[in-house]
Order: sequence, then structure tokens, then C-alpha cells
Amino acid sequence: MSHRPTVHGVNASPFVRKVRVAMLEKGLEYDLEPVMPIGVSDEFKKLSPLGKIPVYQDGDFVLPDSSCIIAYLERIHPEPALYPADDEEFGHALFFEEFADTRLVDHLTTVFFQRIVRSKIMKQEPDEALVEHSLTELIPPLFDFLEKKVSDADGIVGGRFSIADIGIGSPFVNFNHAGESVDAGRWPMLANYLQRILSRPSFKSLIEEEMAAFAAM
Ligand SMILES: N[C@@H](CCC(=O)N[C@@H](CS)C(=O)NCC(=O)O)C(=O)O
Repeated sequence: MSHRPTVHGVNASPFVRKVRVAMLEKGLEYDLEPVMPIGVSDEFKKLSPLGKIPVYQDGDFVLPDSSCIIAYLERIHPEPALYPADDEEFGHALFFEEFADTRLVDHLTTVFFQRIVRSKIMKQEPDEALVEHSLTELIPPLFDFLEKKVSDADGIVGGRFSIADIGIGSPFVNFNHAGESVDAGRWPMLANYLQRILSRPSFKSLIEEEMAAFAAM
């Protein structure tokens, strides 16, 4: 393949970040075409029937949805593998990805939306009561769950980095951008795990790029 595929979406989206991390881990080059996921054009809806980012495009081949895109990339570029070879671990990795894409993204990006999107982009006061409710009521049970599942290994499933860690790590980047972090006193295993995952070169390069973009706002 001589040309580079395109990823449509903005870098602060946890779902776009998942795809970008997967492509970095696999050493795949691409162009990022910025698309804000608000009031998307009819033209973009032809690429993304749900009107969501990310979308992967390689010539005539168009594929929306981070989970679908990464599973597809694994088929065409199997190495390094981002899905466990073991059947049961494969199933567990998909579940952690789903857990992250739904509950974790919902609650961690609420904090990000209020503190960054609403405040910096929409120039409105953040709803700190909503943030407080997320931080004290909705998020701690999710951290309690993850605290019991992570270990000192490189990945949450089978001890190896996988799609599960890409999914989990991504919304924590938004949480950190919003000025929050996991309390290492209360959730030491999780804090340690995240430190390892987010300091991988893939995550680290994107975090630096995003921080520079936010600083320029
Ligand atoms: N399941 C999708 C979720 C994508 C998603 O919700 N993206 C958000 C941005 S972070 C979006 O485009 N939202 C616009 C909308 O829902 O209309 C995926 O994994 O790609």
C-alpha cells in the first residue's frame, strides 16, 4: 500500500485516540483529517452513518467506529497483535474494551466535557456540581472494579498489552486533561497500571500533542 489511509476525527476524542494508539503500536502511518463531532455535514454522514468520529478511510474503503476499525487493522496488520491469542483472554479483552467505551467514557469524559469543552471551547461556566457528582458517586465504583482486575503486568488481560488497555487508557487521558488523576492512596494498583500504560510511546506522543493543543487555546 503506497498511500496513507486517513483517520477522520479530533485528537481529544477517546475513540479517535484508541485508533491512533493502535496505529502507532502497529507502526502504521496515516493522515488525521480534523472533524468536530458536533453538527457534522451530510457529506460526513455518508462516511459515518451514525455521524460519529472516528472514521477510517483507505481509498474507497470506509469504516466508522473505533472497535470495528481496530479489529479490521488487526486483520490486515496482525503484528504486533493487539488481541490476545487465547480464546478466553480474547473474550475478556473485548469486554474490557466495551466497559471502557461505555461506562468509563461516559463518566470520565463528563469531567472533561465540563472542564475543557464547555469551559475552553464553548466559553461557558463548567457545571462543577455535575463534575462533583461524577467524581464522588459515579466514578469510584468503576475504579474499585478496575483496582481488583489490574496487576503489575503490562496489560490487564493475560499480562500483555492489548485492546483492553487501549480502551481503558484512552478515557483516562481525558480525565487527566481535565485536571484529575486516580488517587494512588485509594487505588494504588490502578494508578500504577495507568502510569505504565499512558507512558508507552504511543499514548505518550498523543498526550503531548493534545496538551500542546490545549495550551494554545
Ligand atoms: N462506538 C463509537 C463511539 C464514537 C463516539 O461516540 N464518538 C463521539 C466523539 S468522542 C461522537 O462522534 N459523538 C457525536 C455524536 O454522538 O453525535 C466508536 O467506538 O467509535
